[in-house]
Amino acid sequence: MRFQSLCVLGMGYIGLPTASTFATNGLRVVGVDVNRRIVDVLRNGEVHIQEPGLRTLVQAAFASGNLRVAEAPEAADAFVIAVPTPILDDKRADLRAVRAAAEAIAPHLQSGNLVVLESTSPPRTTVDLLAPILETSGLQAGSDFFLAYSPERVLPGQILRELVENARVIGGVNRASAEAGRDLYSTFVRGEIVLTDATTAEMVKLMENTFRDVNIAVANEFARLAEHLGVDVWEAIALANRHPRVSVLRPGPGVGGHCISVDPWFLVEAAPEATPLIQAARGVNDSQPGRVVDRIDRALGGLKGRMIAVLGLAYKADVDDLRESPAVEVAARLAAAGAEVRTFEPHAPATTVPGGIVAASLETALDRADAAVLLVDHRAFTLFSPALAGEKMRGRFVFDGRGVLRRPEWEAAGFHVEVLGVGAPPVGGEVRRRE
Ligand code: SAJ
Repeated sequence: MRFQSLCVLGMGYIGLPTASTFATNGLRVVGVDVNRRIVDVLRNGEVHIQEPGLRTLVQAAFASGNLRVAEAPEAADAFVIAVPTPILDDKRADLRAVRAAAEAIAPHLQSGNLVVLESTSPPRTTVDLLAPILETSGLQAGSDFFLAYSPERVLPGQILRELVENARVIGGVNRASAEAGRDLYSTFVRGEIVLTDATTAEMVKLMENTFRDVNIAVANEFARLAEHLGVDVWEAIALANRHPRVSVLRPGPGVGGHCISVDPWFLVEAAPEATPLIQAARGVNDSQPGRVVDRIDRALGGLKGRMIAVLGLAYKADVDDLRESPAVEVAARLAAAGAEVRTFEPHAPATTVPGGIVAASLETALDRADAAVLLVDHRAFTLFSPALAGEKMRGRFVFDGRGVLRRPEWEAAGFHVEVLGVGAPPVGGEVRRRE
């Protein structure tokens, strides 16, 4: 099948790069967002998301004449749904945006069209929720129009490259739908395109992110054990990873972002009694921010009145995304415990945290601080040096929540450095044998 026109619903982290990439590859694309502000920003030639290369790509898409933006969908050969699927307070999936997108498409649906859902969704969403709504058009999924689920798998920070190069799973409600999906994505995907059924494809996506969450949880648990045993978890992980079949991930202040901290709950919701390990992993990762705060509290002998520079609020390195960020939680908890918190997030400088003060620069954040707490390993923080900290700070305490600071340099400059996953130095400098 050949597709000439496409309507992409949702101009977020996935929809915008996807729409732009289709446009620069020759399709006529309408990018739709229900948020008027986003539509206006894009129409003004601006981009509301920080992602390497995205601004250039979006501008190229507009310049090609193939990309337009609108507030409502219109008739097209194919529709791609890339709207958010967050979790509700009770950890169930909030599918309102998917439902609304399907309802908006239905009046425009024509025989021979293809609809693809990309949003991460609980298993069976495509067949049980999407198909019935689209069928209110009077057309039958699989026979009159094609319907497929194809998960996005791109890593924020590397979206543009991964969009093109990653293998893509396309699950159809029937074989013809999966094949129609392949015909659409082969416009630009250079990775392998693998066909399956819609529910398997939904499950695949959730398994990938759950696998990562569980593996980060075990890394965080190793860090706790290392702290307890007086071991350096970073060294231990590096050594364990010399084993040909072991690849331990990195501990940290917790798991954030809109994917890994959310998606495992979609599997739990499907079968709570079958998912004890997944639930336990969520519990471990969600309790990391609290443990970081407790450790800083202990090291400083109390938080009240302490002036603390919090470096990094994003959910991970070199992105501006703050969703579910453990760093935000750490900063807010420090402030709630009475510390005077000054935050600096180079990728989202205006970000405020409850109870905290925004610092406009690294220097301002460190100015007269009793302690500095590094929570995100942004490249920009290579400027965070013992020389700068020594000049600006009042105190000499640094907490490294990512295991990235060169401890000997800091210690040589007179700092007391505590590192997540590194236990207190054992008595006598050597780990003593158990009697
Ligand atoms: N993290 C650690 N230790 C690690 C790796 C990550 O603590 O070793 C933390 C990060 O700091 C961050 C969180 O986990 O807070 C998630 O970061 P991430 O880089 O693991 O993942 P995301 O959320 O940016 O992107 C994931 C990716 N999924 C997998 O790697 C299986 C991406 O491919 C997906 O497309 C994306 O979720 C998504 O949209 O679902």
